[in-house]
Amino acid sequence: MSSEILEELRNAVVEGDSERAREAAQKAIDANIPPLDAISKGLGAGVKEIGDKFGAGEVFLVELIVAGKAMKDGMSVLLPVIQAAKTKMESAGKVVMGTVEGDIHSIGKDIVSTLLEANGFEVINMGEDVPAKVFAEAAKEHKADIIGVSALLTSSMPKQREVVQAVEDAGLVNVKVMIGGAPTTKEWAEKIGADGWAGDAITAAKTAKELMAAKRT
Ligand code: B12
Repeated sequence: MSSEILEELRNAVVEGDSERAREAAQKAIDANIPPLDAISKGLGAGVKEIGDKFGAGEVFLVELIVAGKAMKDGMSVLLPVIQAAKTKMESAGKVVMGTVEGDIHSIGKDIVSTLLEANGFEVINMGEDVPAKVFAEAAKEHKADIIGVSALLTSSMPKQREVVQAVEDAGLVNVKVMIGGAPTTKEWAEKIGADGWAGDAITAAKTAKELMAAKRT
């Protein structure tokens, strides 16, 4: 039963069918499938399939666009459930989150933002195509503890380095920079002087907590 629903979520994204993605997402909730599993093993599996096919030149950009939209629409049903699971707690910290300049991929960043919120963090989601300086200015304005920087394109990854530099230039010594996104690695994070890296949303929440602990020592 649950594998059938995961399959339905995957197919809805592959076929770029937003309505089916929303319906299957609701079915997943009704069947008590953990929403994060529905996102990663269902919707995410579909978007990965289309991404790989696009990379191999087997599908066109329009298919990538409708698949991305179906994933976002399915997520719009699932993310509020993750958010609602949040227990009332003291703020774990404040995070300014965004996707780098020149990059409009939002899905992974939004999942990470929701998971951080579910773990008690306050998240200021700056959206996509965010210039390095704007990350630093927002961190200053909101007195953020952490800046989260997403990049999905190999060509936009260098902008993550610019964010690290902008934070340094702004003298924000107590603000940690955490980066992520499919093409990034722990080695890349270390190379550009970022304080943390995570390859998925659950690890991102864990890393954010570790960065908060490091700030206190
Ligand atoms: C959906 C999609 C799109 C959608 C995006 C819709 C949206 N609103 O986000 C659209 C159609 C707009 C799009 C556009 C383009 N795309 Co695109 N896209 C994808 C696709 C299929 C899925 C990305 C995704 O959402 N994955 C699912 C999420 C959950 O995974 P994720 O983003 O990796 O996030 C997880 C982790 O990385 C991590 N994480 C993410 N962010 C952060 C941040 C922090 C702080 C931390 C700690 C962790 C973290 O946690 C997340 C949750 O687990 C990928 C293929 C792929 N396999 O990645 C291609 C892909 C990224 N796109 C690609 C390309 C080439 C493009 C375009 C240039 C195509 C074009 N010719 O126009 C444009 C770029 C436009 C731009 N300027 O940004 C290439 C990139 C190649 C490269 N190496 O540079 C890929 C890899 C496809 C491919 N195989 O060729 N794309």
